[in-house]
Amino acid sequence: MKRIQDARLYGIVDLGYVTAENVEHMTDRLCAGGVDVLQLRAKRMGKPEIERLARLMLPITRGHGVPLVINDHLEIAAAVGSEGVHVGQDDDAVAKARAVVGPECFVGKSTHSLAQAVAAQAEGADYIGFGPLYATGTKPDYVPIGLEDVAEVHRRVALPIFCIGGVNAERLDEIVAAGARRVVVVSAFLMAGDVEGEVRKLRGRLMNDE
Ligand code: 3NM
Repeated sequence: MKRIQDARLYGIVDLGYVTAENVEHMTDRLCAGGVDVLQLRAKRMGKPEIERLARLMLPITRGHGVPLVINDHLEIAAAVGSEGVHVGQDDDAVAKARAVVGPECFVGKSTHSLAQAVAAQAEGADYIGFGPLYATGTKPDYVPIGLEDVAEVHRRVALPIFCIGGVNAERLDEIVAAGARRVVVVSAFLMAGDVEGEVRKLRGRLMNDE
């Protein structure tokens, strides 16, 4: 199983883009292309359906050695035994999450400013998301924070930092030049004609700096 500490490319199966019927196929394509970690995100779906989808995804992600992260729902993460769980700024605190999911499950947190990133580290998160870098239809109500704090957040926060929001292959060079090392990509993968190929292409560019 890949470790979150080593992960560079983070994909999300977002039910805003993927139908429930297509979840298994999309999970397989994203993993085959080379994501290091995969999240299930379903903002407008009931818990039983999310749990059902998580259980469909797990054998696929595990077959690829990719950790599965459940967004928002601690009880679902605990019930299905996912490798990770992710909470937002308005969700449960990291300590609460850890109490529910147990010591084996890593806990990530969304942050939208330097101050929130530093606070998430102090709170004990295992990784953070940092963004949205650009305006994005996946989270349309969020104001983009741009690239200006990307270098500084890497100086101030020792956790794995996944830059998120509007990340795609065209923007990757400027994002990496700004100091990013790890990224989350949602719509640019899920909307691609060739999902596996798009993941592989972006991954190749991301790993170029090694
Ligand atoms: N969280 P796309 S931005 C789910 O800033 C999410 O915390 C964000 O999707 C944050 O790659 C975002 O399609 C959407 O822009 C990312």
